[in-house]
Amino acid sequence: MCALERDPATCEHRVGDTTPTVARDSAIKAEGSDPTAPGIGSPVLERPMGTSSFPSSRTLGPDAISKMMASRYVTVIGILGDPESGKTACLASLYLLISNAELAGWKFADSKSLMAFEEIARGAREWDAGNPPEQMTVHTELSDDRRPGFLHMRLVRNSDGRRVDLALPDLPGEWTTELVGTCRTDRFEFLKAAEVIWVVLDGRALENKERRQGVISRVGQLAGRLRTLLGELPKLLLVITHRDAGEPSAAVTARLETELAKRNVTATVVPVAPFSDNDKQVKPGFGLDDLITATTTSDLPPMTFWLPSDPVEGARSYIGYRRDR
Ligand SMILES: Nc1nc2c(ncn2[C@@H]2O[C@H](COP(=O)(O)OP(=O)(O)OP(=O)(O)O)[C@@H](O)[C@H]2O)c(=O)[nH]1
Ligand SMILES: [Mg+2]
Repeated sequence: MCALERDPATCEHRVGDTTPTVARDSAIKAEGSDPTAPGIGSPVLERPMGTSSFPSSRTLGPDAISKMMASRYVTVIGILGDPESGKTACLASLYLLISNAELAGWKFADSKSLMAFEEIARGAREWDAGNPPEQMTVHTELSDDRRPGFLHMRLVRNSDGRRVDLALPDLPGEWTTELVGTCRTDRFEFLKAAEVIWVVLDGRALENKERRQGVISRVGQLAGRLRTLLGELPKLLLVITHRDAGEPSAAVTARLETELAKRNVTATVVPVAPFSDNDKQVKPGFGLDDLITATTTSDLPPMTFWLPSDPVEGARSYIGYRRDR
C-alpha cells in the first residue's frame, strides 16, 4: 500500500519507475527484495521538463524585451542611421567604457546580452594596445532580416542610485535606408515602444560640402517617415559621430534643426566619438556619457508630487472640510 492506500504498482503518483513491468517483476523475483523499490537501472530522479542550459546572452528578440518589460521598467531606444554612420561603434564603445568603469556618472549593474556586446566589441579590444585596428566594428548583419536584435544593459546612476534598463537594438544601416527610400515600416513596430530615438549621423559627411545637403535632407525625410509611423515622436537625439575629426559646426546644426522644424520636429544634438583617431585631443568614448544622460532624462519639467499644503493661520480647515460638497 502507498500513502494513498493504493497499490503501489498502479498509483499514478509513483515516480522513478519506468522499467517495463515484466523486467521489473523478474528483477524483484531474482533479488527477492522490497517490491516498492525502483527496478534496477531505472532512473532515480525524474528528468526535468525544462532545458537546463544557461540563457544564451546573445541579442534578445522583441518578445524577450516585452517579457522583460512586464517585470520592470525598460527604456527602449530606437537606433537609426545609414550604413557606416557609427551605430554599432556607439554600442561597442559604450560597453567598453562601462565595463572599464569609465562612463562618467554611471556604473554597470547587469546585462542579459553580454555575449552580443562581447561580439561587437571584439574588434576594438586591440584598441587598448595602442595599435588601433583598421576597423573597430564590422558592418551589422542580422540572422533574421525582419526582427531586430536588442542588446540589454542595466546601469546605476551614481548621483542617486537610480537604475535604468536600456534595450538597444543593433540594426543594419539598410533598415534606415529602406525606411527612408521605400517606406518599409513592418520591422519598425518596436519603435512604438521607444522612449528615445537616436538618429546616428556621420560627422564627417556633415562637414563635407558635397555630402552635407544630402545627409540633412535625408534626416528630414526620416523624421517625416517616423511621424507617419508613430504620430507624435518620442524624444529625438541627433547623435553625430566622428567628433575626433572635428566639432559639428553651428551652421550645420542650425540647418539640421531647420530641416526638422519643417516637419514640426525638434531634436537635441549630441556629438560623440565612440573611437578616436586623434586620442590626444578627443578621447575614445567622448560624449557617450552625455548621450546616456540625454537618453535617460525626461524633457518634462520636474513634477511636484505632493503640493505644499502649509497650514494657514486661522483657516478652519477641519470644520470647513467637505462643507462645499
Ligand atoms: N575615428 C572614429 N571612427 C568611428 C567613429 N564612429 C564610428 N567609427 C568607425 O566607423 C566605422 C563604421 O562604424 P559602425 O559603427 O560599424 O557603423 P554602423 O552604423 O553600425 O554601420 P552598419 O552596421 O553598416 O549599418 C567603424 O570602423 C567604426 O570604427 C568615430 O567617432 N571616430
Ligand atoms: Mg552596425
